[in-house]
Amino acid sequence: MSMNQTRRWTPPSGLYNAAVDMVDRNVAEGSGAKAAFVDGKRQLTYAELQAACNRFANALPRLGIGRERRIVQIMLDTVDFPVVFWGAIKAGVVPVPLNTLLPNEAWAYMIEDSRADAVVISSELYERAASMLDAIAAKRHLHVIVTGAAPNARVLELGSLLASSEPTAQAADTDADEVAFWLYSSGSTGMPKGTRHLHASPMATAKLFAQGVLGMNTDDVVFSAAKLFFAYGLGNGMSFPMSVGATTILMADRPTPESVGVVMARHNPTIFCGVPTLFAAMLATSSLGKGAGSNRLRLSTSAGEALPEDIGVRFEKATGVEIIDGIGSTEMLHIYCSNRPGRVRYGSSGTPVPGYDARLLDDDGAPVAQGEIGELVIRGPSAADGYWLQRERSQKTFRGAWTHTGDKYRIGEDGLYYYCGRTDDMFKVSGIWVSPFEVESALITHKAVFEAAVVGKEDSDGLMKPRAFVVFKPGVTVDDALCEDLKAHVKATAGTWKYPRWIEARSDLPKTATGKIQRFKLRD
Ligand code: 3UK
Repeated sequence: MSMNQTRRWTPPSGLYNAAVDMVDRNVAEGSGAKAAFVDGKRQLTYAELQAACNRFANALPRLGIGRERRIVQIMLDTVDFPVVFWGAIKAGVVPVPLNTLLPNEAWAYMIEDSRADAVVISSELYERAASMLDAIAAKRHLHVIVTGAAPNARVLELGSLLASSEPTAQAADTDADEVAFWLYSSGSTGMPKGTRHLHASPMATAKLFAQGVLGMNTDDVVFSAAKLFFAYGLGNGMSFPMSVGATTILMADRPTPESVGVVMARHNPTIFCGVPTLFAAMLATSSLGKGAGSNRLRLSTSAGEALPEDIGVRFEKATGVEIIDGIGSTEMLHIYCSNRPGRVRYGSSGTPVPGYDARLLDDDGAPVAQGEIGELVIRGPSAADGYWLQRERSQKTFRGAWTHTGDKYRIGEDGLYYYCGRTDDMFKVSGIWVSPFEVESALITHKAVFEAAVVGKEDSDGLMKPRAFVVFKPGVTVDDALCEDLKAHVKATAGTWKYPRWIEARSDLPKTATGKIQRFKLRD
């Protein structure tokens, strides 16, 4: 699809079921025999995917689960994930995929908050969740469905449910503006928020970003190291390839340079989607070479946090393939501001994706002057409908058509958007903004530094100054001389007032489940 067609694309309205567009359309258009999903053990063609989704859609009413009710998915990335997700959507039931890395208490909160009627859980994850699920089921009705063999009589088997259901189904007559699925968004404070997404949104992100920016097409083979339960992975590994009848490679394992390397060599993806820490870890191995191990890799994408310039430059040099860094969020579903293939500027987030509008606003909500830092607010067709049972936080984030991202950005003289950290992490030194991110970026270009987090700390005069928590590389001796060297390095690369007045060595940094540094935990 050309840029012009993309810009003219109008979101669906009225009667529209996302599963019909993403699953059934591929079969109707003749791609039934083509591989839709391939995992370490199994493969599903588009026709097989359609039949399995229909079976799951038919199983739900048999369990007493009707339109608009929620089901929770706690599932590893295997071919079962899209069957449950799109099968539920086809029936008008709302799937709520959860992060599989969360502790039981967080899962319990989300199962209760969403009032889910069922939990579909990968058998590998069942045992540690069993007592938590039993406790909920003792209080109210809850179906527990496992992907493998049932370990006890309290759970149902996904395989038996599918086998005993019909492979054809009528799609629920949902509206494009109807809630299709939720994703939990974990902020830096408060409980996670059930973010309600609409039927029209997956195709919107696929048309505008995947097709419009990445040029994704039916010949692509996509591998996302970011899991399907993240909005980033859900687009990369489901909505995007399904929107063009392409093939997705799924990996259930934890993404490490080794596990990713095995998949790259075995399946030779054309598009690889990762996060900055993974690209950095891949760079740290001696084996990273052309195409990152794939003989037909044409591009990589990065999101979740800003990709440091140095990582992007070195990764491209080692692999011969660009990394397209773009910023997205759970609230906007996917990437709305991104670099463009062939025009990458590492260290920047590129420009707004056509179909989305961006503004940089000051604290009073007025547009900032050219070159100034402001909060990024976004308007576009994939914004969530709001948070579940969180009116105040919904009103703060979703203001009319504009979504407030909480991110600070500036537009450079080159017209590109540059990330300057979160609104709540910024602080001023001598009246001048300091972005912790900027100082961290400077620190990690020092040869002794592995990772760094920077927060503002009051000095004896009650004035904010940068304080750094540094994870040093193995074998580094931390002494005063090294700390002085680090300060000089930041002064030289980021600006004199930005150097950390305090440096503390740490063995690791506090991070969210999605790998973002929790700077608030490091503040006094
Ligand atoms: C930060 C970035 C700089 C930024 C996401 C792609 O990360 C995603 O969603 P989350 O809700 O977090 C959103 C926040 O993460 N961020 C994300 N990407 C970048 N900062 N450069 C980037 N490239 O603070 C943003 O507000 O977990 C990413 C697609 C879908 C997503 N949900």
